Amino acid sequence: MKFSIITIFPAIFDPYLNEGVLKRALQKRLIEVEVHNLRDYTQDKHRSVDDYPYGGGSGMVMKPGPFFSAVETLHPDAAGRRVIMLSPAGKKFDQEMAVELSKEERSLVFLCGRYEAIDERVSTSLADDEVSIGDYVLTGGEMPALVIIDAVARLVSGVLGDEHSAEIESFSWGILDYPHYTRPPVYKGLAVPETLLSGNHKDIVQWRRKQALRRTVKQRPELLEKTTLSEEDQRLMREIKEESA
Ligand code: 4FV
Repeated sequence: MKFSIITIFPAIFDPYLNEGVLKRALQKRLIEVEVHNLRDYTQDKHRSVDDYPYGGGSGMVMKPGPFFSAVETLHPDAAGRRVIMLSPAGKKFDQEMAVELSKEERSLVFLCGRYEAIDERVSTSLADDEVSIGDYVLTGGEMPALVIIDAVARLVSGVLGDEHSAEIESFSWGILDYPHYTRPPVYKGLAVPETLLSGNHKDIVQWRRKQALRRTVKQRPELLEKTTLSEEDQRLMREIKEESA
């Protein structure tokens, strides 16, 4: 899986990419990450990437030219690239989009903004997708790019230890994850739920499903509208409602 990042702060990425799971994935060539300095694709001697906003107003706007020439120079084959512009106005990133992107054959090319915004012509005529990681305003698109690369890379086959761990986790079922415990069995008087110590696999699976549903009802009920619940889930939901009544 190939990731290409276009930014005015290329040094931001190494520290994060060269630790843990992502570091190993790079070493095993399961993923490839190129980081490019947008200023290398400017035309003027000041290597300027921003200018004053037409129509006035505060802050500066990033020029279209450097982004277009960076993408067209680095990834001339349009069929081999998927250009993702990070902005608060984009489609909200979530696990479903992460799974979809993890199946991409094309290089994922991330356009990282700074200043007030990026000239709209980049979004309308260069980017294939405009993506937001959340309804808040950051100082730059670099961290959103890292968030997406992290969430997508870990879904690439072989990146996470044993294969199935990505399948059974938060949101992979469209609901929140079940509570996890490890040793000691009692900590500060807080005991691990009996079921998990029982060794009864069937009970453990049911307990975990029920806890995941209970947690979702409490903390993210809107997720339940988007997911289809099995007969068994509906039975567990009735139990949860009775128990909380
Ligand atoms: C953002 C977000 C974000 C806006 C102005 C960078 C900043 C500055 N990107 N999801 N939320 N971008 O806040 O993706 O250029």
